[in-house]
Amino acid sequence: MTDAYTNPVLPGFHPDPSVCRVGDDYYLVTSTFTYFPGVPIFRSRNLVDWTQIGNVLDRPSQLDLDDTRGWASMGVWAPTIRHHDGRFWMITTNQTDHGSKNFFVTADDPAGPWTDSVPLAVDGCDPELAWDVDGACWLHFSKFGIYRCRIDDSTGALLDEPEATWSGTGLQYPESPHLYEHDGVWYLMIAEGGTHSGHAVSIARGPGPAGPWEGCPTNPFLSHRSTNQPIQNTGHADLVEATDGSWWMILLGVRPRGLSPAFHVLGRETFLAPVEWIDGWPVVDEVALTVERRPPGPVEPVSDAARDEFDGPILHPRWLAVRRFPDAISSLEERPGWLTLHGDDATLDAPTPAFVGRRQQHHLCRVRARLEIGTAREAGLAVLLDDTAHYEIGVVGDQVVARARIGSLQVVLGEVERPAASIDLAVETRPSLFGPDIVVLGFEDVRGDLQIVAELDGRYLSTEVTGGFLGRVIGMYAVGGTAAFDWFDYEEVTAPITA
Ligand code: 6LW
Repeated sequence: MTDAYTNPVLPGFHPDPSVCRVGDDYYLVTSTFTYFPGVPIFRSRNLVDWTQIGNVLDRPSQLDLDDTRGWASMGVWAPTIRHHDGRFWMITTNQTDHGSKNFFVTADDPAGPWTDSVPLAVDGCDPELAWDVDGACWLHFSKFGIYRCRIDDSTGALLDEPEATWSGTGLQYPESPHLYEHDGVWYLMIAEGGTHSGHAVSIARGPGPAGPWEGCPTNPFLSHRSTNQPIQNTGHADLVEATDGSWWMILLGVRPRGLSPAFHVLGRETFLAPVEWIDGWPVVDEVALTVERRPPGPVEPVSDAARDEFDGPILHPRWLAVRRFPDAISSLEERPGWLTLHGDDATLDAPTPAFVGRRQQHHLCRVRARLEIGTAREAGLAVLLDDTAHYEIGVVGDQVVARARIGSLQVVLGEVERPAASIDLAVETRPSLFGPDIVVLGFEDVRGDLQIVAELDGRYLSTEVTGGFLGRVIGMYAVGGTAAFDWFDYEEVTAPITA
């Protein structure tokens, strides 16, 4: 066994990671914005191999995304996970059209069920909870600066007025506060510099959870801004002590591709970096694609089958739908062995499309899905960055149609006759010299050969083009009726196809 591991440890759209350890197990959560179910939860025994064990917000009574129609990047921002008093705590924000709603949920078993949400009367985002030795519960959050107050952790009631606390070195958007005690010293770690190319991590220390704070002389002590590092935008970090006493940082970063400027298309991903304590400060050498030192713990192969046959009674927890639960628009029972999608008039440009997808987790990937169009006016496969940026290959009547939406531009790129009633649709991402990738849209003919209907520069489905916080999700959609999918196949391509 090698001592090295590769980053990202959670590839694809897995931003704002937060981690905690309980015994030999680590648990990690990430943001989901306007996707349901909310906040995937992963378990690992070595901080490197993560298995999704569920979703924290898995029912409508915990989260209402109806009030987030203003922007696809609203909804669930930046969860924190902690273990205290024998229970797991997940605290987060729902950014709505009418302000930010902070809340927490708790669970005995991290795989669920989690409680209904307990609201907190603060606005702002990136909330986190920490408990001091007397059991007092400290809430920190960000609102163009870091604020703190104590709360009653059984009711969520605020016990003090929130007051401003240490907020970094003066860079843009101090956010993502996390409080730790290490060797009797308290640390307040935050992100600053904005979540894009200036993103950075800073830290202060003090005698107690309320400070007074002394900033680290090398702040921001981690940033990849203006460097040649392949991982950029590093920040929004959380620290965890491993079973052998070593310390590790879990953080977000992106992998931009292309020449000047570069584009990142997979969203913000989750990375792992070793931490050393030097003179009472955490030091991270670099956040690298290959790290020569592994955390302790057994290697556990992640069983994440590439193919979904839709044979079981429930969908794998990785499947996402926009502002509604996947089971509100799809069924595995209606036609056993198939995923039946119920499309209404909403297209992929609408706030609630009939779309069920999974994260694109590799720069080069190959996707196939078998479709029977049924009564739908249109159905197919789509690569979605958000409602303003998507490419799709769909069946419309007896035609196979490739289409793109980029901002206010909507174009049909190609139309060919549909070969049979049941069709295997295809999406591939291939290498590009000057951009992040080429997105290929097509279908397989009766001989199983790929027929390409359109090839598109992938940069238009990037965060640099759309703004916001999302990454690509690839999935099945239907409009104006019912369509059925027999299976969905997603795989990483390691030897690029260049045909
Ligand atoms: C989140 C903030 C951030 O609240 O992005 O990278 C925001 N950091 O902390 C949305 O994910």
